[in-house]
Amino acid sequence: MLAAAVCIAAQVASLPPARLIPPPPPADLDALVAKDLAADLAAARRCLLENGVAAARRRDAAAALARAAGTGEAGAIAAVMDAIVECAGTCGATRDLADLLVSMAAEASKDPAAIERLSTAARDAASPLRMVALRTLAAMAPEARPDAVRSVAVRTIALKAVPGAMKYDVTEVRAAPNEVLEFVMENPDSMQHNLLITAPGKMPEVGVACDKMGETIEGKGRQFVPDLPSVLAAMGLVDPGRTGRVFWVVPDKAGTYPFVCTYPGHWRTMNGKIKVTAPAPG
Ligand SMILES: [Cu+2]
Repeated sequence: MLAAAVCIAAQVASLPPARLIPPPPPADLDALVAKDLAADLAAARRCLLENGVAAARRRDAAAALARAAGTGEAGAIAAVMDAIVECAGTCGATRDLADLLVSMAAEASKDPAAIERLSTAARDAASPLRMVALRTLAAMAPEARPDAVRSVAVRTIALKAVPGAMKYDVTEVRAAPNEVLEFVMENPDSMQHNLLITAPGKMPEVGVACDKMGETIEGKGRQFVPDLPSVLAAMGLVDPGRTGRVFWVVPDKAGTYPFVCTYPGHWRTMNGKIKVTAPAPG
């Protein structure tokens, strides 16, 4: 069983708040990406960590750092993991770095050091690498994973904003502790919507905070995602006709975790429940 295999001691109360809003790209981004990364390691480091850098350029930057350290392809994977740890969810590149590491899953599966580091992070609720480690392990062929994480999988929850109704078309999801869920939300409505997952019982607290954000100029800039520990995961505002996604590792604590749109005024009707129940023993 996944719960037994990936023994993750998640404590909901200790989870960091969602960090969603990347800072703008730096003004010298064009000059930065035009540099010879092999010759300018400071530029290579910045290319990994800055917002707005193309994935291929980040990969080049990781490779340049690895070559400089004499660690080859395995070193590039380590450089990306180091950058994610350095970001710790607060720099603009967080999501791009996570997607980059997941795209390197096949290479990582051949690197014992990467496998070991990912497996360790997947079991550590406090690790900034935990979510991306689970996603990367899930992207590997099952036979390439170590026994302890062989059953890791990402389950997609597809849902839509119902046009004109201020509702999601899915209002209840059942999940097991430690599952990795990917919410994929289509928005065929004529207005923006988002999707936040909150701690049990905390939807009103988050909803009220977001209604207040609607009264400020900064609120929309922050995509109506409050910096509260009760926000466990957040998908930013999704424009009409677009699709958004957010990953979430289900805590190992059973309970009902609300998911909710926090565009001001929406939270009371546009919400649903994730019911987390422990699988039957055996
Ligand atoms: Cu909404």
